[in-house]
Amino acid sequence: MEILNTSVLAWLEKMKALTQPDSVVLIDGSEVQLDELRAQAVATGEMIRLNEEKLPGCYLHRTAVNDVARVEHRTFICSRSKEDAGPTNNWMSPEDAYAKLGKLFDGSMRGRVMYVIPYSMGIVGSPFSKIGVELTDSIYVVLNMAIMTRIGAQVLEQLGDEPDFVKGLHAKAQLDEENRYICHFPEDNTIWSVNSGYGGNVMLGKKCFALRIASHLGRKEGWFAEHMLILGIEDPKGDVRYICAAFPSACGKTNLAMLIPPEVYRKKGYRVWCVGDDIAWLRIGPDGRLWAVNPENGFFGVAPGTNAKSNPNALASVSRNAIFTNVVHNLDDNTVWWEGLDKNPPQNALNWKGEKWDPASGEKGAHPNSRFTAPAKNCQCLSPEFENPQGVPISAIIFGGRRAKAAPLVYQSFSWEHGVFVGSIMASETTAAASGKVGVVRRDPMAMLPFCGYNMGDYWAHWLEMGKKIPSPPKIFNVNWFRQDDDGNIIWPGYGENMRALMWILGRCEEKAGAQLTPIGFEPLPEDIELEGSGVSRETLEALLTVDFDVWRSEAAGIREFYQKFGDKLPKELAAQIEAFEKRLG
Ligand code: OXD
Ligand code: MN
Repeated sequence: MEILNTSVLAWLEKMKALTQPDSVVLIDGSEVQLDELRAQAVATGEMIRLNEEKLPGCYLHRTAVNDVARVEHRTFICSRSKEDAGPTNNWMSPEDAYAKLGKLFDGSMRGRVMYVIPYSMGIVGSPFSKIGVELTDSIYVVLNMAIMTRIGAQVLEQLGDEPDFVKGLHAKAQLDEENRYICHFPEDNTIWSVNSGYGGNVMLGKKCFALRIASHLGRKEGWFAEHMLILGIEDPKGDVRYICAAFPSACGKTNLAMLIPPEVYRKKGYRVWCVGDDIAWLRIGPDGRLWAVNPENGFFGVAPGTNAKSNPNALASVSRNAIFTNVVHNLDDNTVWWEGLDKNPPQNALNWKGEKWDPASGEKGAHPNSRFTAPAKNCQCLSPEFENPQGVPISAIIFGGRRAKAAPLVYQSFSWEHGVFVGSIMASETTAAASGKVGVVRRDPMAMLPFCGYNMGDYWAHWLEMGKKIPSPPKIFNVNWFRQDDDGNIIWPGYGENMRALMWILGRCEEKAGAQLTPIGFEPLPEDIELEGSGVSRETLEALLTVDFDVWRSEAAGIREFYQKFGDKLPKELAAQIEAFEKRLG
């Protein structure tokens, strides 16, 4: 296989001249080649091959200790005008960024191999899909991209001689934190990432392309790239309705996407199908509905807390051909472990840093952001529509965050425009584990704060504009699985039980479920939520559905303050929404 595309060749020559690798290897996507790379990575210690009987085809990798998460403060949108990046993104001019990173890339692959990965976000050849080429000096990146995206010869063939691909350059360089940069050039279809080896910073198809660059393309071309899971609920007659849901990182998207219905629904014949756990690309279909595809081909999930109860489907997905990053290595049987997997931490083990670890020490063995990378096809509840190039029609869009008091379990917006308002005011409160300060509100509109590749004010305008163009738009809802009582206990059981709120949502979409009018939107009456077998009392449900006007008045003040950042980029529709909201609150 060789590269024939003239644009790819010209760019590759330039990047080779810049980074000066010893050799260049084109990734063709074959198992033979991937196996060779796995063997090389094992030989150098970059990856550890795990127990072939218990975890066939699985590997363990440890990142550098200073390189364990996405680095939002070092992530830049390098549009020509600063205003196009907006007040919620870091900005650098393209000239400055190319110059600064150019120095860091200069000769960075000397003594190393450059791997060329042609990949497709979405099914190869689907009208929804987009192509990228990532150049990287990391085998770990190649093997992760091979799980998370569709790679290889078929992609180059699809691209033909078109110049339409996203150019991604990644070099580990010295993994120097002070010189770590993740830069996006939306006007050039280009991503440059240097001095990191951590997933979200280096698998350039994921957050960098499928959200930051794609959101910019979506605005230009009239579609959406969103930080949303996609799931289908099949009723006993076999009809499936699809939902997209946006939550900030670490709110359980992967768990919701793969949920197991509670007994009360299971025995009636309901099933849940996972289409995606992190990213949705949405377009208006010929039938006037909004259709979604998952552009990814695998799951890059947080390991801690994943267990047989919280997410049996994810656990089954990581039982073969998976890559584990920064988890505990059980030396007795060459397997892996993480906090929350079970109550039996291995006694003879290494922690995520590769140091001898004593579970009784009180120190965590796995990094809190340790991950698994697993092929989507491993998932037992993967939707039969996963490979459908047209995607699935969306009945409802859900926004959600982690709120102790403000948001009720579930509510419905009054209209598309009000729904955009509800998405724009999304927020999460920090947990003790995350920051030391509890209850600090972080606004995270549509869960896109770290992922929107352009001005968030323009992004809201795009949402409003799209609403006018979708003949049969999905209904928009908000959920909160994290409501607390006065003692700080979370009062909703979450996990599979979340289906009870989803069922009300689908009932509303079909105009079958009841609701009451409140200043924030339509809420279910307690009798509209199925409680059988949930362990939740009617009294608790009432508490979950209370709307405290005082809390929302101070919320409204916080929203105004946040909106002010956007100056005249704030769409007038949203200014009118906050005005009307305050009036409803009195
Ligand atoms: C992720 C994230 O890794 O949102 O999906 O941080
Ligand atoms: Mn995510």
